Amino acid sequence: MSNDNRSRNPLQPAGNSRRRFLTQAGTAVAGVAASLATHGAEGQRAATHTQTPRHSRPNILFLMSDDMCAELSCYGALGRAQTPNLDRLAAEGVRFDRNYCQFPLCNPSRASLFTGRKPTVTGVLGNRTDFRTDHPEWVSLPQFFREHGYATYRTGKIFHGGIDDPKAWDVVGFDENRIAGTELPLEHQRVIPPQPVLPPPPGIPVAKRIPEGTPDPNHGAHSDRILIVEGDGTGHPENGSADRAIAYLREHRDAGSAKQPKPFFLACGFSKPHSPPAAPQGFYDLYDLDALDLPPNFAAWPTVPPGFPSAAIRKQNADLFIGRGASELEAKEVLRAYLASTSWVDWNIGRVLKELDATDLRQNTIVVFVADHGYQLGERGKWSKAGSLFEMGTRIPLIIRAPDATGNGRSCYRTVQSLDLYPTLLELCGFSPSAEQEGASLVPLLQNPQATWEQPAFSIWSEDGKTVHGTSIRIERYRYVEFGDKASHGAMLFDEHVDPYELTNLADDPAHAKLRADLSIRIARYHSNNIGISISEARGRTDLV
Ligand SMILES: [Ca+2]
Repeated sequence: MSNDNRSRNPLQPAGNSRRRFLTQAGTAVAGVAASLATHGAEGQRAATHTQTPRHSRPNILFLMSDDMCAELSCYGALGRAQTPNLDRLAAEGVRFDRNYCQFPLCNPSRASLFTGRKPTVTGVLGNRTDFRTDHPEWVSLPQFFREHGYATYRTGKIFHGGIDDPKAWDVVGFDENRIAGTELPLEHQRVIPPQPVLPPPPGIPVAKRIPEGTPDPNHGAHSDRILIVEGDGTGHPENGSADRAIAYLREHRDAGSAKQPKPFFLACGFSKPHSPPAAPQGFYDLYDLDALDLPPNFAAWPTVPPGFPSAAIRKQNADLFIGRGASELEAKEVLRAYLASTSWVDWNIGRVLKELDATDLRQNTIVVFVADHGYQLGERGKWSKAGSLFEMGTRIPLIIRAPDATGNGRSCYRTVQSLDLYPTLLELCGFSPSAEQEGASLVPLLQNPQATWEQPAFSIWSEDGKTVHGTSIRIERYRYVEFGDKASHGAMLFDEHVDPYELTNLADDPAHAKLRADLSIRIARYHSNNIGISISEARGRTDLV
């Protein structure tokens, strides 16, 4: 192995004789940030995009799933889904144990990640707002690479359905929007027969039961369905997304060479385990229903525990068990379907990685796996992500395998955000971060997962798509949430080290008053550069239904 130009690699300490980062690199990556010691976000904001694109930069394989909480077996005790392929990727890269979305809903979280801006700056607080409408000049992450010498290709869901970024892609290989809303012949619906549950608590709305086959615009009556996919899913859009990514890799195995001079940004998205949970039968068979445990705070209906603010719990679920209670048996059936769906995504990701790893592309390709936001699986009766500023709603898997990262094979327990991916990928590919991106490059943590790191993670929620109803800050040990301006509608504080299920709200505990005050100040600072976004005085729709 030669040792050419290694000192210019941000992941390669001078004098290190590890394998080459750039297999095709007759020339080295230009413009890599000179000092890893100055990675703070403040320092990065002064820089601009000025580098000349070079064909020798690393490729990027950006893998993304939808509504996937950190239920992967590589995430340890609480990771119930069997995900051998992502486990392997985690073993070969850096697994981030505390990565958080910026908004527990598809479009706002994705808009934030791919623009590198907070939701309070993008103004995207709902699933129908297109960031391009007000900001045609913004440069999305794939667009940046497209404009800097990369071939960009999308397969499956990357931006939110129906709100793709037309400036981002050279080619869209597979568009999930073409099949959205259609019932696929390959899926067999299986509606779980309702089991008796106690009546809902006061104020909890109940959906009207509608006979099977009847149109249900609110999806409430059929929100208990799970889907069995025929065979191994061949022909299904989920497999199709992987198939197109594999075909792309085969066609571009010389990417970065004189033959195919452009490196690529290949984004491969999956729509599962988003509801309805679906998977081929074989993935269901991985899980023994009787062996599945429900969370200790499982409830049949959305439930506000004693000591918690009402605004913390939406009174109606948004994805599963909408307006209906869940018995323990039904809950286990849906939990199994969610885990099976997650395993199916893992299987498809494994097929893509197998193709990549079988070629020389592996040596020159950064692999990222991330989800858009988390998901609650019955805690306090919630089956959704919408409105959850709890750990389950905001925590998501993040794995980065960057060739020659010295932290590869280790886990990182620092608190990071999906917002950090934009500057991270720019730096890994030798571009200086822009002043416009608000995240912090994770390259120091890819080098040393235990490096000092003071960045918190913020997530917000909006009920009306216009104003902020809740804000959470996550630091390494604690989660603090305010509802309304200055917690006018309540607050939550959890010690995650001793209370991972978030059973005890410490917000009013005198022993934690100073910590709460400090975190409240940080939330106020977070909102100090909001653009046209205010904190709502109303508690939100949850109190109106
Ligand atoms: Ca989603």
